[in-house]
Amino acid sequence: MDVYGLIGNPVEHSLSPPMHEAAYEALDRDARYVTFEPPTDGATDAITSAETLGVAGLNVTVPFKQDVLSAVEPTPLAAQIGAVNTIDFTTEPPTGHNTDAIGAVRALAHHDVTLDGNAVVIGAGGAGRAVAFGLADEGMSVDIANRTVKRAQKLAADINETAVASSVSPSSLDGLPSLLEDADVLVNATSVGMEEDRSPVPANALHADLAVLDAVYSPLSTRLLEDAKAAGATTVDGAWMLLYQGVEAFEFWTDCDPPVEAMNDALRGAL
Ligand code: SKM
Repeated sequence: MDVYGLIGNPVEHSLSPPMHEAAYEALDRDARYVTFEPPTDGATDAITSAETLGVAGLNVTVPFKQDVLSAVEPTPLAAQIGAVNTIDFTTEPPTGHNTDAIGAVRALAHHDVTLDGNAVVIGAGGAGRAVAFGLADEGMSVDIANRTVKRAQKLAADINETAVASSVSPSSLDGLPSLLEDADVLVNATSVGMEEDRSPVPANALHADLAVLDAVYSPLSTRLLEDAKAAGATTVDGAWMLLYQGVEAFEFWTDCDPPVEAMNDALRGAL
């Protein structure tokens, strides 16, 4: 039996176990997906232990995505983003991927959102960095709005340095309404709206020409997505991003065609 899993702290809320186990069942694979919650300073020890115990692959979530970088060989994209969310233990040293970036891109593409033009990404933490790199890599011009402008500036400089994008610029959250006027895509990559009826964006700044992805999936329809719907925008909930980062991880681990529909059904059934 192959063992996969997730490390994070906390992890009990995660929907990855039912999503991945549905994939094993659909493909008749002898595998399990389990969660591990090491102490907040214990990420690298946990990686060493998992490797010793023969774990085949791990997802990594908050707060460990940066910590595990030193315990793996990151792919160039994961190194640029500065965060790993998928570890493959079948290589020596283990490979650290970042599938959050492609997860956001595929979530939008699934909803027929054209990935050219202007994107605004709110948040410059781990998720914001992944989403901004993903969209810039698609050729979008990206504005990063963050409470602390310094972090947004650092992210913009990191992306521009790799020359994947035509332009990436930083802004504070105050600049959001004017940035959104010309935006085609908006992504909330902060935790604002998680288990609360609050949006990071003033409702009157949203418009019908926007596609809005909220990385938050609890609740599934956040205040931001409700306001976006009311403004006539295309909306994409956070479960789509969770689905596609998991689909990509599954593929790295197994080299099999992921059963996307079974994974999506299990995910939505568990919500
Ligand atoms: O990047 C993902 C991670 O792979 C799994 C996850 C979860 O199960 O909640 C959330 C994200 O951090």
